[in-house]
Amino acid sequence: MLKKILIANRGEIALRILRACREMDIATVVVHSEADRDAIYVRLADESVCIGPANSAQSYLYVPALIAAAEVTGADAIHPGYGFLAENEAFAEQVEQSGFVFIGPRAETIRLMGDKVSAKHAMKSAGVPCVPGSAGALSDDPAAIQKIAEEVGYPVIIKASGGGGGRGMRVVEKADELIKAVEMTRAEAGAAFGNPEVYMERYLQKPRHVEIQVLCDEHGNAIYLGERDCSMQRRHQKIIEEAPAPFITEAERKRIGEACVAACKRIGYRGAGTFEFLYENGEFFFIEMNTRVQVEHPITELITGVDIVQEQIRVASGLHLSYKQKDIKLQGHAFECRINAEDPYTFIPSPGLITSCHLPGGNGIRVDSHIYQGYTVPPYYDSLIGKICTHGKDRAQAMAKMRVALGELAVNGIKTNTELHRDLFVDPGFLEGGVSIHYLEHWLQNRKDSAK
Ligand code: MV4
Repeated sequence: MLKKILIANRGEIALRILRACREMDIATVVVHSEADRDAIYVRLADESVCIGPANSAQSYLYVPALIAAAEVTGADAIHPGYGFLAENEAFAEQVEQSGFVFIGPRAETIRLMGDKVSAKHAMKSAGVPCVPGSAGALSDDPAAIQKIAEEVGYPVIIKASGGGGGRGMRVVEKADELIKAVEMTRAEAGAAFGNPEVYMERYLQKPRHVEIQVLCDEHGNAIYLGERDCSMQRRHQKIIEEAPAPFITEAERKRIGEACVAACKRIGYRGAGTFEFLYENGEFFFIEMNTRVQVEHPITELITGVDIVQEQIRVASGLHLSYKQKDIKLQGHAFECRINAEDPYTFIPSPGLITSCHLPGGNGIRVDSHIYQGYTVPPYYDSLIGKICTHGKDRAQAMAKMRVALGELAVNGIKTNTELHRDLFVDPGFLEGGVSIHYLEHWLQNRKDSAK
């Protein structure tokens, strides 16, 4: 078992990983920028290292400082969390080459999944259903591109192979816009990702976003932990997630879960991973794989009882997973509300001093947050200040618990999106379940129109 882990992240996920380590009697090193000096996990960690100024490029993204911090503290391993360098294969490689364990997949796997064309190819070969589209990257031949689009059927979407998470995508409704759209997406991809490669897919008009959580060790064991519905999003920022996904049957879950596990075994996946799907008309279509622990991992932990971060650490220690597939039984329903330091109407960030706060508790309520009275939310990083999660015997009870928790939550001194969540948890459309990825943006537009 690893003895000392350096947590190369900040905020709520740094606290979350620290807690997992402490439960396992693993020593903890946290790193922080000058702006995060007063973070609660800095006080709770066994050791802390200031790695640079507030600017991420000179701190949380600055590899030499992270490696040096691991060296001076004698850490065995580095946990990257999510965001920052969590899916940066060069970082993973440098960590391993510097003699530390990278808590995550191998660098080559991160690279494979970071290239969306190669990821899709690997999944198709493993029998994971993918969105119909081009066999691989689009050539430069306009006639060939037109031909593929005719076969796929309009509307199509052009995506950057180096993109992901909504970056570098363009929808094309008709043939006379196609070549121009491909050229623009290629140019943007070259500039943004240093990789001009693009591919094409049929554009699904009203899909849901459903993702499958997997865990794999280095002894050939791979399991799936059910799914999460992440369709409630705005501009590719998830706001509310839930598990299990409404109206997904046990048979569907088993079929897609087993396909993901087979793919993991085929590519030799290591650690925690998430297969992202679009779900439409009863069919799953693979779009991307995330090689990190996700913000929304707690709702899977709540319905399965599995501590995903501890399993990541066990796997990185060379141990077997604590569970076999037969041990995984989904129990009840869970929601996660992302609490952001932002205006609930304009979404403009609202950093600053938290003059007082009350965090909810009670039966089935989990709060993952690093804030405290007197904490100053810095303006340099994303606005997530915590996650309110609830777990009930069924979806209705989990929703009721969320309404109670959101009713108790108070964060004073800054603006938060709490009232947006309160409004959504009494919205009939959301309460019904199974909304598409467009639902929230339409709901927000209606709210804006009716406010005029
Ligand atoms: C799509 C799609 C519709 N059809 N691909 C957005 C981010 C990245 N995960 C892929 N995304 C999409 N790919 C096809 N063929 C719609 C989206 C999409 C989306 C997907 C999941 C969650 C939210 C989204 C918001 C806008 C677009």
